[in-house]
Amino acid sequence: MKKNTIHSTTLIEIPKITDKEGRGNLSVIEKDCLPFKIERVYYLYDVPSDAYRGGHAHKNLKQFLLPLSGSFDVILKDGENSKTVTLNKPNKGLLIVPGIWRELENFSSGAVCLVLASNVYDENDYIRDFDTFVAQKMSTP
Ligand code: T46
Repeated sequence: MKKNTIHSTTLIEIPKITDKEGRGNLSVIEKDCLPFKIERVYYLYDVPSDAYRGGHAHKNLKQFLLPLSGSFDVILKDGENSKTVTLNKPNKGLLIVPGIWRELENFSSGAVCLVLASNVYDENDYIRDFDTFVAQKMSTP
């Protein structure tokens, strides 16, 4: 289990190109914008406001969460500390490094969470039990 703490999870602002003729904004993720090569893209949508997603940690996966529309909260835990990050700008996303527990909740109506991931889906990369997660964090030298 990676020793990373919640302080290693960072907000990344995606450059925004505002159209001079009032046609809105365009943001692009390319080159070294993210600290990993994107191997998978998925998105969460139609999430009821009283539902929550996540509730697990990853052993090796890096992910970047972007609120393409609306807003939601991400609760991050490293076994010692926790913090809540509200994502509500489509050009400001959250990089979650391996070894961090995450829970997503408080989705606004119409919220869409785009996730860019460093690897393909692998259930073996998940730790879905919180007590197991904490025990593994504590036993990491
Ligand atoms: C995470 C948060 C933000 C797939 O078949 N392929 C995939 O790429 C993914 C992500 C999921 N699935 C299947 C596995 C489950 O049968 O879709 C179902 C729902 O997955 P899960 O319960 O893990 O969904 P969330 O929203 O709780 O968590 C997901 C990601 O799994 C997780 O990595 O960080 O979104």
